[in-house]
Amino acid sequence: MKLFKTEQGIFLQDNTAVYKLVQQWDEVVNRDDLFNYLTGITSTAEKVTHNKWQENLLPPIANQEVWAAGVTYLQSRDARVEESQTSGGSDLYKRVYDADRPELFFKSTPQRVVGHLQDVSIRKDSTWNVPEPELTLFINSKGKIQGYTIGNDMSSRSIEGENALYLPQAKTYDKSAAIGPCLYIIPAPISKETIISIVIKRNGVSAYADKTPLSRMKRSLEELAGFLFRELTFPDGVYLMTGTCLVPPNDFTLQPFDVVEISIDGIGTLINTIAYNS
Ligand code: DO4
Ligand code: MG
Repeated sequence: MKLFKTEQGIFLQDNTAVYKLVQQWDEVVNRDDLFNYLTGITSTAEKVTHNKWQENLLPPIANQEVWAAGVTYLQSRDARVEESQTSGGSDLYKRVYDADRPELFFKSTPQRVVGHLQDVSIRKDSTWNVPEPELTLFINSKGKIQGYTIGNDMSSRSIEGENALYLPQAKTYDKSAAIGPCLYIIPAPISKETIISIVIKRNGVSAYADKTPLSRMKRSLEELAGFLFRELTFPDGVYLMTGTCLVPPNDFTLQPFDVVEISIDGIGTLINTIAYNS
C-alpha cells in the first residue's frame, strides 16, 4: 500500500484502487499497525475515480524530523576515508564502520524537506556535491518501523572532506533532503534483496548510474532504529535515512539542472532537479 500526500489531501493506493482519506497526516501514520489500519480504512474511505489525485505531490511528511545514518555500507566508508585524507579525519570513518554504535545525525526539519519533482539544492560555497540515494524508514513514536520511502541525502563532499566537524553544514541546509514519492507500507519487513538504483541525467543523458541490493548494508534496519530511540522521543514518529552505497566517481559533481532519479523496488522513483537556493 502507498500513502501519498498532495495539495488536495492524503490518498491511499491499494493496488489499482485509490481512496481519499479525511484524517490528517500525523494522525494516520503514527500507529502500531499501520498496514492493518490502512487495510481497514479501505472499507469506509471515499474511492477516487479520476487520475488527477497524483497532481501536486508533497513530501510524505508533516511533523516528523528527518534523521540519517552514515557509513552503513563499505562503499560509503571508503569514499569518506579518501575524501578526508588531507584533513586527517579518515580514521573516524573506519572506526565508526566497525563500531557497535552507528553514526546517526540530524538531517532536516520538515519545512526544509522537498518531495517528488521538486528542486533539491547544492550549496553555493561547496565545490563537490553529490546525491545520496537511501532507503528511508518511517518509524512510529514507539520506535517500530511502519513504512518506507525513498530518500536523497544531498551532501557536500568538499565541506565534509575539509573537516568532519563541518558535517552539519555539509548535510543540512535548505532543500538538502528529498523524500517521496510516497510512504510504502507492507505487512512484513522490506526484503534484503530490494534494489536501490540511481541515474543522474545531464542534458537528458545519463552522467552516472548505479545500483545496489539492500543486503550490502552492514547494519540491520532495527539496529539503526534502536539506536535512534535510545534517548530521543518522537511524538509523531520520525524518518531515518539509512545511508548510501552508491557513490559517483570522484571527478563527478552535481550541476544546476541535473536530474536525479532514485528508484527503490516496490516504492517507486523519486525525481529531483538540482538548483541553487535563491
Ligand atoms: O559520515 C558522514 C555521512 C555519511 C552518510 O551520509 C552516508 O553514509 O550515507
Ligand atoms: Mg547519507
